[in-house]
Amino acid sequence: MSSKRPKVMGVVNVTPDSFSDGGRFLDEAAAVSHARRLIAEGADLLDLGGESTRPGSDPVSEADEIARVVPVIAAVRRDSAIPISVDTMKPAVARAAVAAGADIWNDVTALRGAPDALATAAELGCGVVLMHMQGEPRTMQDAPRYGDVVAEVADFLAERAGAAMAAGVARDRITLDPGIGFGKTLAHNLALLAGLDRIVALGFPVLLGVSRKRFVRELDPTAVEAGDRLGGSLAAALAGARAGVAMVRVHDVRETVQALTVWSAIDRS
Ligand code: HH2
Repeated sequence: MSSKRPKVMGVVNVTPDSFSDGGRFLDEAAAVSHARRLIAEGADLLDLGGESTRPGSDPVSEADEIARVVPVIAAVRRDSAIPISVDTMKPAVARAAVAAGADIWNDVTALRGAPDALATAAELGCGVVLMHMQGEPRTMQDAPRYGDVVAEVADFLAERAGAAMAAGVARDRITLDPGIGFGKTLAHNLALLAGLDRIVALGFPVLLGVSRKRFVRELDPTAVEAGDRLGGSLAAALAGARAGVAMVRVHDVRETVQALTVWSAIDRS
């Protein structure tokens, strides 16, 4: 058990608004103002992404992804020192993001997405988040299968941390993430949330992404819209805090900071 509250990473999506005809400027302006709002709400870090990893979502070209995220990173960096992470599977996007001021490469493929991913991470010298995913985003929810899901995810993350270090990524730059919802059924997600201490025991900081995810709706079928899932998201974040995760990736920053602050005050008293 740990009473130090996990850091709160606020999610900023930089994806085009299909209802706006104002083009890129509006997307950019909306993302920058969202980032500023999350900073004001108490985010400890920001995670910026220009490509959705949702099951069935369309891939985005390298050039488009760079054009989406780089101006937003640069704008946030101009008026804030907050650590910025870029959520991308592409080494070229990570490189452009770090050049614009990002500090961390959050890669849902755990640096398996491109042949030069490991070498690029080592060269950039940035922090890396290595996440577990079974399969690939488009098909990962078709038929996920595991023997012991916690053991398999822990073994995978230990192997990827080893690969990153062998490629030259410093040990203290690595964060691990069990990848809730990425190629996992409800039972797999719950087993991982109950067994998070075994991932924490690997000895790296752990990031947990549970915010607004589908497992909440699977437990509460009335939570149809992502915005209906705050209660379940907070419950899962608190389970992570109890297990000693270092960071939670969330959409609802203010509410999560409050929940974790109250939890840690109780835990310390
Ligand atoms: N989850 C999503 C995207 N990136 N990165 C890490 N490290 N861990 C996660 O759990 C994670 C992630 C899923 O995001 P989704 O619900 O598809 O959308 P959003 O980007 O709004 O969170």
